Amino acid sequence: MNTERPMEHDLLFDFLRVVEAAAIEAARTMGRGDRKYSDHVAVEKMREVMDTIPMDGTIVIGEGERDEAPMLYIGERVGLGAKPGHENKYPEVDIAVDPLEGTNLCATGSANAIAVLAAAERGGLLHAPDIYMNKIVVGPSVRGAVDIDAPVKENLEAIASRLRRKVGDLTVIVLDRPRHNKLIQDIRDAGARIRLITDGDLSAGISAAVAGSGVHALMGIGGGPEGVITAAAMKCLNGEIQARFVLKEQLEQAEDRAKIADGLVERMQKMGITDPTRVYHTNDLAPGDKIIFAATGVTDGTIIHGVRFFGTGKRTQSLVMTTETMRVRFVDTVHVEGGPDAFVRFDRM
Ligand code: VTB
Repeated sequence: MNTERPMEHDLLFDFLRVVEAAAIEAARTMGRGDRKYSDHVAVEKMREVMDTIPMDGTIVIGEGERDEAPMLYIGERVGLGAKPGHENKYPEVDIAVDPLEGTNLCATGSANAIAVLAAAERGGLLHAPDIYMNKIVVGPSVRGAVDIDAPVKENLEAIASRLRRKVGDLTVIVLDRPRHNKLIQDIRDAGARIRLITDGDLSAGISAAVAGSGVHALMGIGGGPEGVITAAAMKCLNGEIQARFVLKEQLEQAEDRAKIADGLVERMQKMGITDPTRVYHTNDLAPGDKIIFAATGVTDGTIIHGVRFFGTGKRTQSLVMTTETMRVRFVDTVHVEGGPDAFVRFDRM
């Protein structure tokens, strides 16, 4: 019998505290119309709580390069192990953060803003550059049936067949951007339903992998870093993501994405992408065995509620998952703050 204590026992709860705290800070700013400020408070809080965790953490996906982000920048050491004199005392963990995924959604009080992070043993998450990524995300019963290079109609037929329904009964989420005009037309022509979203393809990808969400796939071009965190979630949910990096310049080019101008190849190589045509699968994006994923709703969302504030506290809903024990936890937390007279209300999730 393996009596080793899984890493999740040590860190899962800590990471839950991190995303809860970041979500609460961001949620306070909901509707202020200032996405930068909302992001800023989430970043500050996430970093503050992260530094109380007994780990030797390194940010591998964060707010940007060191010179452009004061906190949670790529390569930043976080956790108690980052403090001088504490070297080699705590487990080494790589962390990908998106303290406020959907800054606009929070700024306007729209659905599906989340505070989110993924963690893994060192090397367990791809160090993706902050460029676009073309993605297709599907749930467990569709795993292995789609191909990012196949025509949209074929993929939709494959999804429908695995889900034992008609293409017309599928809902696909797509970011509402001009770059998706052709994709949207292709989905319409195939007969599937579409949910256009203004932002937040990470939480959309997660919905696609959770049965009962009413979402069957995410398709299209969003952020690369969000793709890595989505992959971490897919490992915990048995879903699948396929993805390929895309440069802005490519989007402006002809339809034929296989044809990439010389300069672009060079730029990608500088970012560590040796083969710009490469398709990344779930395990390429999140190769770790010990993955932890944690997200808390900021605004109300498809599968988790946003933060609710009341007289004597707050209530948060989170999704906390790990590959180590394959547990998917929907955590409903009441943050009791009103002193001895505060009460907790029973609430069905
Ligand atoms: C993408 C998407 C994110 O912002 O990064 C998008 O992955 C930015 O896309 O979920 P544009 O450059 O087209 O605006 C989000 O929607 C939210 O951060």
